[in-house]
Amino acid sequence: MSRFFAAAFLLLLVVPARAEDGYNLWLRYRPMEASAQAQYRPVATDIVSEGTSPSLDAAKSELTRGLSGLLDKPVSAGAVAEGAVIIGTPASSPLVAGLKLPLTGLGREGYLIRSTSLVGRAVTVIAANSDIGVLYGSFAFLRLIQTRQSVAHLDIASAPRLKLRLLNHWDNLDGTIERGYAGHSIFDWQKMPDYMDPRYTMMARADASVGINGISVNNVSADVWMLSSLYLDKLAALADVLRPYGIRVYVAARFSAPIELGKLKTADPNDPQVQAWWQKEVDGIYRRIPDFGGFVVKANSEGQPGPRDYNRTQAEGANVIADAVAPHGGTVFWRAFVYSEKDPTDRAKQAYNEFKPLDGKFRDNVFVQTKNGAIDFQPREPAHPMFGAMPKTNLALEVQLTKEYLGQTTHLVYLPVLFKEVLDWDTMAKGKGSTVAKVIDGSLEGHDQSAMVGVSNIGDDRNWTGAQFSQADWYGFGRLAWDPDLSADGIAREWLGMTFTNDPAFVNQIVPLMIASREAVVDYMTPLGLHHQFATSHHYGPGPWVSDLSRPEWNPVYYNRADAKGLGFDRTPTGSDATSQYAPPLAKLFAGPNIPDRYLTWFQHVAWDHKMKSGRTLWDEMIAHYDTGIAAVAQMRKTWAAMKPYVDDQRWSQTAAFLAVQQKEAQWWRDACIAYFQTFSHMPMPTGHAPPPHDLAYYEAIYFPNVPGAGPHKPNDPIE
Ligand code: GCW
Repeated sequence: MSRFFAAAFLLLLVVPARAEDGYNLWLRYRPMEASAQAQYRPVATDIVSEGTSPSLDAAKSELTRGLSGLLDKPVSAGAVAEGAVIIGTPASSPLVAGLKLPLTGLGREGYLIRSTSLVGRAVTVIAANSDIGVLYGSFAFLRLIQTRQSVAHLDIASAPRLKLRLLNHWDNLDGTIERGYAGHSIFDWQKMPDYMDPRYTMMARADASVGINGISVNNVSADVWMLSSLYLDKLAALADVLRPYGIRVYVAARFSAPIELGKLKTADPNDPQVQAWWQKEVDGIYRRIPDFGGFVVKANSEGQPGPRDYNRTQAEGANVIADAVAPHGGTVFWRAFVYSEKDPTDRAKQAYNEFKPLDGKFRDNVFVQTKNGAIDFQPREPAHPMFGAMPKTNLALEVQLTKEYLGQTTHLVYLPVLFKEVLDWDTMAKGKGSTVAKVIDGSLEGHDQSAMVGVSNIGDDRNWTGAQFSQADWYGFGRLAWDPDLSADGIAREWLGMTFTNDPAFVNQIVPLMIASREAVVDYMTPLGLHHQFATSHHYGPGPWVSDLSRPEWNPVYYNRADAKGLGFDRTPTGSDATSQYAPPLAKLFAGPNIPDRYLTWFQHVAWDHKMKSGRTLWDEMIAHYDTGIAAVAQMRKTWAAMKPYVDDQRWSQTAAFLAVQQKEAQWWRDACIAYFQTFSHMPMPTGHAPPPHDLAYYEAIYFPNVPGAGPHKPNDPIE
């Protein structure tokens, strides 16, 4: 018996109280190794916050939680002792005011962290012009310690390059999430406003820690109920929870709401009754939520109502709502993801064709929210041609964090590499250096407004994003929206250090793994410019053969254009001429022989035996890419297998299992695509590359009735 108790006691000593399940994201604050604790303890003795406000209190409690966790000792709010951390604004803190710090250039959200001395004591000051800047600075200070950087002689000033840094949740009011792969919606509307799940606060902390300052809470394919007083009361309670963290709430609005909610006969934006309805609706929202952010609107796209239904322009549609929110300081994000099955034009051209003539017609408080590419969040797309082509319009960049076209939950693909590719893309609109980052931060055309938007990957899974490594996409999105000049590499390093360990033996292996993961998915899914080769509706797995959907531009064959001659969509002047939507040097490059391989079949129809830069034929090159992608995933698995000593069992095992799925599915992608394309090329497999193990019919027959994020299985769907 006593031996039993001794064993149990021993177990209690060695087994950590709670397994690492990923819930605490990059804000784990686990005790550091002893040597690091010794290094940091003298600089974090007390926290001094003279003022009090919800945001200052959030900063103070974050620092208390963080420092006492990391340093494994109580850190209290106290006096100005040696090593104290003093936080505040000149308005809230006489100590901070007395230091006369150079805060003017930091704007409302920037912060300054400085090592200095006060009453003869060495202290660290975290100062800003507003309480929310202090909170951002506190997270930055913690990040330095979490990533084991020296905090002895700090002089850091940081302000966000983009003013609005938003997540769009595509959550339906019934709790499902469109393209959500991390469980159900975390918004439990049914229980709001009486019960506010503590997860909202945790989410707000995580968002604020990377500078995200707004969220839209519902699917852009919007349910009109979100605008009803029933839901707005709930939203007001959510806004109260998020406000201390600097997060404003936004709503996806349904354009036809004046009909459905207002009982009007029309939603025509030029109708005075419609204008009055929006004004009244918006005034009601601001009465409940004085700092309501505004709306995101998906109009005339994929069945959604919009101004075109009344022969009005997208600008007229956006402006009626913009005028209603303008007096309250609100913003409208009007999506450029507009295309129509009735328009025979190449889908890649439609948004530009519709929006470019409207340049200068949108109100100042409107952003045209433009996806990174002209089609739809593919593993790789050339940047959307609207970037650089709308100088008189505020353009916001929209990227997708949830991995709709990137293997969904189980594929490890580190998205900041993709985000950087588009941010660094040179539109050449005003000569060399006219990057997308400069378009969206407003500097290229001298706009005051600036925004970047990410489609959220958050759900109610315990680890928030379904897979541990998908947390890095949330983290990286926020960091890049704050500063698009950060490197994907540096962000990975930070995130790994905060999320797993700073041990170089781990970090130096896993940073390259993360960086390589993006090219791997391009290679095994859609190499050489291929795009939209996904299975119908749920987009899980390959479907290059699909040709039976009612809307032509939803069929993968529309994009690959495989035929006896070759592969690819001719978008040169002899084809759809989409190339001419880019600035002349790019248009010429994409239509000519020097086009980079990675965009080849996006812009050109290429003969199967076309000689590539490598000297191989297109066919051989394509197969080499598929196999390179699979080999890269095999390498990722091997690397991860060797990391077991550095990672807790729960997070290590899940990641290892997911990587095995990824490898299996990479093979599936390659085999299915080769089996299909070979029916056109009739070319043999190059030496050393195995043929697909099954015939095409086998791959075509693979069918999944229920894949997360794609809505319910419909009774008429085929069952096999
Ligand atoms: O990528 C496509 C998705 C749709 C989504 C749409 C959009 C919300 O397949 O599920 O709808 O884009 O961005 O509006």
